[in-house]
Amino acid sequence: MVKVIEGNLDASKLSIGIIVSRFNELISKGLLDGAMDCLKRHGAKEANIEVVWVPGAFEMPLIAQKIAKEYDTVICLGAVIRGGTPHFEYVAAEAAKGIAKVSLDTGVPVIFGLLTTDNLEQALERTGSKSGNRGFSAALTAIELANLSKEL
Ligand code: INI
Repeated sequence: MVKVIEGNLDASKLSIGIIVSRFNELISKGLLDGAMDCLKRHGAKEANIEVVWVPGAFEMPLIAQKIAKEYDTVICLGAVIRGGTPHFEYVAAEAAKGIAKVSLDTGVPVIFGLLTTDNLEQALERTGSKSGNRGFSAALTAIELANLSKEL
């Protein structure tokens, strides 16, 4: 008999930290709305959710590292939108690498809920219009990973 291990989608016993970027705040707020909707629909209690605002995506890994151990999972939400200079590449790459490193270093699932898009329109499409809401899907991943981590 094969033993199958999966994380369930019950958020009722989870503590969740959410880190949100003020840069591109319109998008961040849409992602946060999507994440909160998902968490509540899966039973998370408001008292067990904390939201930390940071200036931009570049700052997320440091703050995630500081808070990760306080929660079952941490969700990073924001958008890095390409401009006319290579700035986008540096911010997006450091945020992605840093978030992955914090997750591996702490053993806490830190979820990459950052959009990396060519323009504002693509970001809006992923924040509740025609391509769903990536904040919602990041929160769903967080619930599954937090429960899976408890199982293992
Ligand atoms: N931060 C973002 O979250 N998204 C962006 O699109 C962005 N761009 O393109 O510049 C951005 N830059 C700010 C950066 O994250 C830091 O806050 C800043 O460099 C100070 O360290």
